[in-house]
Amino acid sequence: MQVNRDHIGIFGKMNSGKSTLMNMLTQQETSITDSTPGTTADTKVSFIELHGLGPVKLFDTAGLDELSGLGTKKKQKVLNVLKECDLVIMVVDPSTNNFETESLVVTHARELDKQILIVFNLFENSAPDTSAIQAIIPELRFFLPSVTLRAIDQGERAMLIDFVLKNYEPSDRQVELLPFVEPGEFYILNIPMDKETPEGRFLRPQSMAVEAITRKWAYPVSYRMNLKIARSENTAHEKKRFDDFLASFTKKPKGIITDSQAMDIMSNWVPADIMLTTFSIMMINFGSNGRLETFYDGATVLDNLHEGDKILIAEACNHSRIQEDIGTVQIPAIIKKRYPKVEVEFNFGREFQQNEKLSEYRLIIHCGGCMISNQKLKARLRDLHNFDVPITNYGVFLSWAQGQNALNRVMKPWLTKF
Ligand SMILES: Nc1nc2c(ncn2[C@@H]2O[C@H](COP(=O)(O)OP(=O)(O)OP(=O)(O)O)[C@@H](O)[C@H]2O)c(=O)[nH]1
Ligand code: SF4
Ligand SMILES: [Mg+2]
Repeated sequence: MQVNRDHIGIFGKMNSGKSTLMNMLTQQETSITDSTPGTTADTKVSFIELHGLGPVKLFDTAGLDELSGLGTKKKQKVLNVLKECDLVIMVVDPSTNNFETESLVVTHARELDKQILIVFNLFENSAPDTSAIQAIIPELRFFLPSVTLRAIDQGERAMLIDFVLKNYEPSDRQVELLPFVEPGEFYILNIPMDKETPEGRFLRPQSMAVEAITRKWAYPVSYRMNLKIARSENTAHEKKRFDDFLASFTKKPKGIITDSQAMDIMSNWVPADIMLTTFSIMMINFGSNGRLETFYDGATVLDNLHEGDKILIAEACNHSRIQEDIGTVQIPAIIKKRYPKVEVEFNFGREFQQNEKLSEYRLIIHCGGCMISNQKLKARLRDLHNFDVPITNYGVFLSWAQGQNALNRVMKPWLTKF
């Protein structure tokens, strides 16, 4: 049987103690260690079982600062190993003073949305030289999780393992798209199409939901709500159409997944005994590997905003925007009404991590993230966590805007505390 192993790579400058750290992890002389710079000429691989993490594939790499004839080729080889890794452990000798190599590793790893942990390896028997550590590029200093140890001292192995277990999220943690769906039940998908809705297909979250419900031997039924009429004087007409639709089932539908922007209508129209949630919430729970609670917790900030606070609305793709766009029009309008003095900024597309101001925001409101990989979304969450910036999501926000009861209701299918 194929074993699913996490790939953990050890990177850094020559002589920083990478091979020594490898041997600390494997508890044997897997890699040759020597004070001659460039001892590890080629990547050394080891398969081990790490208590608490399971089977892993370890890579001990050549120093990335090797400048000899083979240097560039080697560098490329090391960077190819980095691509394969789920976790990048960077070993830093804080007594050195040129950190270009470390900067290169971090830049590459971040571009590839890798998880990065820093090990400061102390060579002298003295206390950590904090001034040297302070001098290291800012990202290493306050941004990425780090541990300070002596790689040569096996007695510090437990500390290293604890550090990795505490800060690393294994790669295979996947969640179901719709864990609450039960076989033989009807689930309604509320899809209020507008001018920008592409013809010939459903949007990704909608088609994913249809597939997931069908796969579980349940029945997806799509419904197109006319939001314009629902919000107009003729609302009774649209409400009757919806009520008639619900009444047409011989077996009451178990749940409704709605476009988040219809929450103002749905939170009032959907009978209390039918479960209600939104596509955006479904997607963000899936993309974050089940971290919906983080987005719920983020929404609590919305009850306590002050003049001058800045909110960042983040959309993971550059789709075409209509007049009544959720991210650029509807959400800012709700914020402005409640908090006229709170500033709203926008971040469209994939360059989120390059937004140097991330730490200045009081809250991030993120879209469903259906066009980015789970890995990228999780990298965003890690950055925000490291900066201590709360995040919520469009579906959570638009439900919060309908009151705490509506918010609790859309959370109920996902979180046991509701
Ligand atoms: N005193 C002390 N020596 C260490 C420590 N870690 C590594 N060393 C020594 O430093 C030298 C270099 O360590 P290596 O583990 O070979 O370093 P490396 O990063 O793998 O180096 P290259 O393979 O050349 O890139 C060896 O002689 C190690 O024994 C440490 O924590 N304390
Ligand atoms: S990535 Fe975000 S903005 Fe783009 S379509 Fe998906 S939910 Fe909408
Ligand atoms: Mg080595």
